[in-house]
Amino acid sequence: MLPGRLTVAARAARHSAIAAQIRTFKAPPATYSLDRNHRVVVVGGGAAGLSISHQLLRSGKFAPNDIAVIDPATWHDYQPGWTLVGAGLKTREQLRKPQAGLVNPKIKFYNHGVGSFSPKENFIMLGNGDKIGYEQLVVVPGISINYASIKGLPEALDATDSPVCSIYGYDTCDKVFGKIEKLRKGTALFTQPTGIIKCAGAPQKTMWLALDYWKKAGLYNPSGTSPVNITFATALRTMFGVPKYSDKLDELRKKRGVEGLFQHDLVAIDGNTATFAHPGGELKKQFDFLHVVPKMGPHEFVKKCDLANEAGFVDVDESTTRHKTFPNVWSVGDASNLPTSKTMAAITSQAPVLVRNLLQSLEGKKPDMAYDGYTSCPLVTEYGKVLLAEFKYGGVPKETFKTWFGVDQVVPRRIFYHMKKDFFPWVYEKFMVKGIWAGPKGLIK
Ligand code: UQ1
Repeated sequence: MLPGRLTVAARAARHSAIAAQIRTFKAPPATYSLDRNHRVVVVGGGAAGLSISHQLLRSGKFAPNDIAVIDPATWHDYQPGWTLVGAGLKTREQLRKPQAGLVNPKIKFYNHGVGSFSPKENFIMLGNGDKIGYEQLVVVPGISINYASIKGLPEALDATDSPVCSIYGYDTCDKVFGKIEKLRKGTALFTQPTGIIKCAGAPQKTMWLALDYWKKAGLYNPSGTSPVNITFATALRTMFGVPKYSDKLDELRKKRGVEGLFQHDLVAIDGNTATFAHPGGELKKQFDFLHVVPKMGPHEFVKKCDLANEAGFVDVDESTTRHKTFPNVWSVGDASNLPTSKTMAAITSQAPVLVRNLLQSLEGKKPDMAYDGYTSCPLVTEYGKVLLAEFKYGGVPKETFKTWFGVDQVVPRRIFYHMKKDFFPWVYEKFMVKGIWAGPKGLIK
């Protein structure tokens, strides 16, 4: 542990303390003075916040400092790459950049957290008490990982000698590959929790890559008698949310000899014992390796604000991305209630819709572009192969390469692997964060 870096356990505790502090904030007085005013304020400098703020800037309709981005982060991580870190294919350092350096100097960057929203009065209060006014507000801060939601998890992740690891955080993804390499025999457990998580395919991507690693090392085969045996324990009923891809993945699971525990939700870790809740009661399972996906949920400052629905997600129209009650508020991405799978690929389609509709709105016109729920999951099924799931609302496949070349994307392919490993990180850095990438629709002119 580097000096000054908080442990996962300490961070979980600090998170609750900050949340408690924020809850005690008083509503601002009726008369207030703003410290700064912008035409558009974007809360969040992640994939969505950077795409949207730069697409807005490139519209040519804004002067310097008309647009502001608010984010407390020091670093910006290419999170889709963390599965590759878990497989020893990339380093986490390769995937991060200083956050401030990614924001165009013509955009005002507030390197602060948000304390509270006042959507009726069109301002935001920063964590430092400053009030920032806006004409249009974009709320895209992502979701948070709740490590403490599984008993014993923060401590197990922090303990370097424990075989418990997770690709879901910068601090934890580094431990995964070392633990995969270290396992020579025994039970390897991979989990997926209940509730909404980002990139619902990632829990099994890590499993497929580890399986392939152990297979190549001669430690795993589907016979059930090899030194390593593998279990995928998921709180869901199926391998994946879309039947077309789920059937294929379940076929792979059976063919590869992986035990499937469905509707099993990891609730506690104690030494080498994992406890699962399932409809029939409780199951305790011993493990020699455990890859955990913690539960996730909206940030406290979003959950408790007037913009959130009951579940704590920003309550926007699923087609226009405009807030259902406050017409000058918009949201997409992980923090929104858009009923689709939360991925970076989804942002490529959501951002142009939000931007177009927000610009229309600034001109007093009606939103006229619709989001169809497009999202994608480049599902790594082994080293060198990816099944490129692409679908829209209702779990209906919408495959880019099927449309163009008649290629069925349910078949894991090498070309998709290179897109996942090399092309998407490149296009993200060179184009997407700069506001010129619309995913399957290509470059934005
Ligand atoms: C994409 O554009 C993108 O972002 C840069 C991803 O990154 C994680 C993706 O996974 C996908 C699927 C896209 C969509 C682009 C094409 C060309 C299918």
